[in-house]
Amino acid sequence: MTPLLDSIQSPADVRLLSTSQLPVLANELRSFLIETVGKTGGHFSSNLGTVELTVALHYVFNTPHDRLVWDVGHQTYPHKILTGRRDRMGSLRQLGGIAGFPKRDESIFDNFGTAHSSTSISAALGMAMAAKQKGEHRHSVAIIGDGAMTAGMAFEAMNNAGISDCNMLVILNDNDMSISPPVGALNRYLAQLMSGRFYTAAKEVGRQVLKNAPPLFELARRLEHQTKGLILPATLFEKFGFNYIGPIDGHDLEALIPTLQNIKGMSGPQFLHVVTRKGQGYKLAEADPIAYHGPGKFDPKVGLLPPATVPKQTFSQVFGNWLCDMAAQDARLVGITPAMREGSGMVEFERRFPQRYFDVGIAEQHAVTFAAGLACEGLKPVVAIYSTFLQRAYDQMIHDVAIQNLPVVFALDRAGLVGADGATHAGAYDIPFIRCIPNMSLACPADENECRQLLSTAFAQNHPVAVRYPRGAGVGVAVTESLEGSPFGKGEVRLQGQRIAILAFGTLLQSALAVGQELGATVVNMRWVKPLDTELLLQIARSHQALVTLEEGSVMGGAGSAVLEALQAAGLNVPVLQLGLPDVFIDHGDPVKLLAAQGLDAAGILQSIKTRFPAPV
Ligand SMILES: Cc1ncc(C[n+]2csc(CCOP(=O)(O)OP(=O)(O)O)c2C)c(N)n1
Repeated sequence: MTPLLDSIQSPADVRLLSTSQLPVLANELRSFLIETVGKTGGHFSSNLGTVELTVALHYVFNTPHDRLVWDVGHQTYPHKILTGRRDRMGSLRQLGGIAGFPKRDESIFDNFGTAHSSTSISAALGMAMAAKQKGEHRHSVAIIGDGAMTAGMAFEAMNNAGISDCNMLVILNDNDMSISPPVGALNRYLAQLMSGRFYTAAKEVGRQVLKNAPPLFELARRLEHQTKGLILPATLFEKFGFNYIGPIDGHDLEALIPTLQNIKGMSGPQFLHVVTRKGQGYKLAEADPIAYHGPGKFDPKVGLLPPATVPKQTFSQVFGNWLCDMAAQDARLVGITPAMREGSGMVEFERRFPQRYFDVGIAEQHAVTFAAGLACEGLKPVVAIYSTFLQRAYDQMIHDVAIQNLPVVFALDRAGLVGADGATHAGAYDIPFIRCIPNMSLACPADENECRQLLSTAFAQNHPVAVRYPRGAGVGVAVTESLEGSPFGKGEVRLQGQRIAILAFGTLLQSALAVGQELGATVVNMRWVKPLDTELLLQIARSHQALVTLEEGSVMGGAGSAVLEALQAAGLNVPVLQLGLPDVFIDHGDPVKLLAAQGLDAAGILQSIKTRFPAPV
């Protein structure tokens, strides 16, 4: 039962409540969240941590006139619930339903679309600057986690914002967690800020504010005086030009509301340090925020349920096993993750090889250049990175790795459509953006076993190689122990047919085989986008009337384009049908349905081929 929450249609309704009703609203919001995410799955522990902060922000600020920019945006479910989307929470992350992240075209309250981290301060500063230029009076607030704060981009924005005289507020939502435990010197620094006397005293500041409600200026002066008196030298954030306030308890509305109200009256860049707990209010998530970071459906009464059937091995697990085995065989191997230990399948590697494991924080650019440095000194770095997050480190891949031809292996997880996370997380562009870089090679295994073999092949090279593989499980083929690898740059004919040849790049090979059987067509597992197996390609092109290329990636500039280029270079004029992802962003939804909607399931592929190359009568 959530009677108060049910009466809230928009933040304007929240602002009509008395402060004594706000904790009730927060409690109902939390219960609703637990129920609804239990049914849909999605980001969970981060959202439990932002319940009070969300209530306080919408209570104090005049949203959407005042702008809220949530970093990553995985913690915006409470915000969605309070901004008119409560009834649609049951459709979260499903085809046609609401997104798991803020989206400008979903709501006027979603001021900035996010999902990749550490963009909020830049965007909020842009909005604050625009308001200033246009002479509009509005507030601009960035809410950023301690994990997201570790990215260079956040500090680039701080560097810029600190010398602007924009009225903006950065709220650091410090829960001492990224997805896994946070890493790095910033984390250590924040822990110091929070420790002991200072944290308690700052919390008291919030309480005093409420009791006495002093004039704004006096309060600001006292806040400054008290915090500065307690912490010497000035905080890092003050050195950046921000007025630092906090840390305060982010679950205590009595501290949050008056503090935000007073900050609202201050001018210039403000920095509020708020301390929250990931998973707050749901014991199981508090105890294991990692498991509850992004769970599937669960039963709120008992928590996560064990899977009903034995799950198939995922590609991430295949990678993780390979990494451990290769590390045991070759002492030069080091593994790098930009804050994605669990998602990339590196938990066991860290446990077994802690000295050779590097979680560098949410810092993809640094991860790649750090790998380049390691490679310069004769180590063999393996950077495990999601295709979508490698976009962040494109110049590092070109400038620091490829130009110097350093032997770095890029293990590209989540290549292709990813499903519930939507367009922001799709690994749609790695084939086009990697294949045009000199010295780089790119492999796309068709199944789990091939993934392991191609990782070994990549590791054996003396130049940079990326191996792309999709999210989730493959078809379930047995993975051999061998670390021998397969021939570099070589594809294989999997089905000999006639007239039409389907050239499959990656895991869509399975559908290609089904279609090939049906059509009596040849099916080739190309394995490598670069180097392209031109010898095999030309032989196939000369012996067939038409070719079909198939890839789970952008058609523009993708593997099919590579085939066309090679055919043109050889002067062969064979008609080619290119199948892959179209020139549009594909929203969230069930990955199987999404693929089918793009015509990339067996039925869709068959249909496209029959339409383009009808059988002769
Ligand atoms: C550029 C980028 N890299 C990696 C991720 C994956 N990711 C999503 S949430 C998250 C942790 C964020 O930690 P924090 O900002 O502290 O928020 P919390 O989950 O603790 O609330 C990471 C690494 C991402 N969204 N964007």
